[in-house]
Amino acid sequence: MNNRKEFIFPRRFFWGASTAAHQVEGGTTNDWSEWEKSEKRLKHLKKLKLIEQYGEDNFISGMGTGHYTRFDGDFKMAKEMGHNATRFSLEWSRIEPEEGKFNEKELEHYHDVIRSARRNGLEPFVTIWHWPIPLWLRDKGGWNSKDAPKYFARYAERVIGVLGGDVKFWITLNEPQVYTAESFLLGEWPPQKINPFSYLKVFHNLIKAHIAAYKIIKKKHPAAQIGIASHNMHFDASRRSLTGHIFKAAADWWWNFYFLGRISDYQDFIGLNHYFHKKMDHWWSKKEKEIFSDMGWRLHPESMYHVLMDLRRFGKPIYITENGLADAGDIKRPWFIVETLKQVHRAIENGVDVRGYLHWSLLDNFEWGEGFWPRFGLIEIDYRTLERKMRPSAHLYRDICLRNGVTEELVERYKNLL
Ligand code: IFM
Repeated sequence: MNNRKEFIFPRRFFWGASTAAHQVEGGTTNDWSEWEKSEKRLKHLKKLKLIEQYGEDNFISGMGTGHYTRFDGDFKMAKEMGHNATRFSLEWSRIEPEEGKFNEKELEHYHDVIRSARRNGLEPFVTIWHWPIPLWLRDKGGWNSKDAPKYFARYAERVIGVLGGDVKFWITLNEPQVYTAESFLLGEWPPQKINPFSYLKVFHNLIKAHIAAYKIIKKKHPAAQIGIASHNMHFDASRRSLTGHIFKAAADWWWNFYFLGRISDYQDFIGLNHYFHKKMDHWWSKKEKEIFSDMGWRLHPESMYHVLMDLRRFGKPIYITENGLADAGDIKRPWFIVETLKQVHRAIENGVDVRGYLHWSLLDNFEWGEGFWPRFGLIEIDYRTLERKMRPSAHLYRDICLRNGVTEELVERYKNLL
């Protein structure tokens, strides 16, 4: 890294933060909410002694953060925090609680959410599906059903019919790679069944679903910008390890590029969710000093640069739709944000067309299989009162958003946090 001190981003860069319905709204009824309470799930948690450690409530999404009714206040806070964009998801089970029957009130609710975002100066990036599915679809086999892409297309068509005029940026699917792996390879998420055949089938159904939805949206709104949020990792192989390089090539091919490659004629941008740095070296390779999040994820800001450089091959604009860390004490977040943004800037200087950065997350939230204990929010939630409080890193990030980058003066001002 050179010694420069000013990292100013392109004009009209989007700054903001992301959420997902099931993680923040509260009061959802879908395959996840049911699975959270299931015997099978509880047995697994007990076996791992997780209930003893965190308590049963930690693993039940319940009222979430109450964002379903508090979205307007949350967006006001985002505005105060200097954001000019926001990403959130629609909850399929609210919109289509019964097969083929759409709930107009819920669609109107999301219309209100979009209007509120715009009133607060936030460009909405709307995710159509961020993991849970309605119970009727679960009962038909979920994404394993051969008709699942058709069901998704029908849902997307209805959503676009009502909300299409007010949204420019659509994200059809969130992290298909993670969803399929957690659900069917690791068996850690609903339906909690390891099955490599289902893994491949669901993966391919998601490709079909995206393409079908893309065509529907484009037909109605040709100016809409459509992509997925792809979970890309930095597979890092040392120069001397041949096996490391072979594993890296295979992992890049399948995990990072396969899905994006299959939909490359049907995407206007790439949404990048980036969290992980995976070493593909031998265990005896030289150890560097390492920093970890509360969840034990290695924090490696430089990975962002490599992941962005690798995405140049698709020749599409990139919006970073997620990046962040669980850090209850807000000790590492300020450093992590500043260092990661320097790497984004470095990629832009090297020709990558990055147009926005949406931090994960706006709010503390329900972190899926882990529950509520990991704290990802720029805004801290007191789960007893649902009171919101900006963390120090939210102030730092606000000043970055308002300056459109990381300046020397800003680093000086926040040096106690960095
Ligand atoms: O909380 C998740 C989010 O729903 C999808 N991307 C990764 C985040 C952190 O694990």
